[in-house]
Amino acid sequence: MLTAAERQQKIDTIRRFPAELEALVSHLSEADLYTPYLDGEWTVAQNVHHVADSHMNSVIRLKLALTEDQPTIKAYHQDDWAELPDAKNAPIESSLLLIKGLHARWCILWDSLDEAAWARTWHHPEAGKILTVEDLLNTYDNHCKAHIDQIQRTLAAKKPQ
Ligand code: NI
Repeated sequence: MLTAAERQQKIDTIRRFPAELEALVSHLSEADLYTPYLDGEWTVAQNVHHVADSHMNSVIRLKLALTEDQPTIKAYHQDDWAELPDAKNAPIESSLLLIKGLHARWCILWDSLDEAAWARTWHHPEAGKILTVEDLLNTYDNHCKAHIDQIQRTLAAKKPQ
């Protein structure tokens, strides 16, 4: 179990993420957004759209866990979602807006949780596991950091012109 301070730190990762992401991607050229600089990995734009997709699912998982008795959540195929027209070559502004609004609502929920809420459980059918609301916070604290890192690695792999 996390301490209150550890939880706060992870909630703050989620709170700061929209501004951090925007600072990292808002000035980029079309080429930097849509060129897969790293073989076999997503473009920067796909990363941004994926984060919106992933965090929408996560907010829904949190709301299900808070309002139902150990709900089974719906898994989805993230690589297929990243190939859909709203995620592959679409402008990133729509996803940056989504992420901004979504994280604001997400943090209202995180900030409101008492001990009983942190311990509430949900079932991940693909992982075959019972997880808690606190596990969800751990996962998405890491997820925010992992995609900032992936975008930075993608841009660092750009070949000199
Ligand atoms: Ni991801």
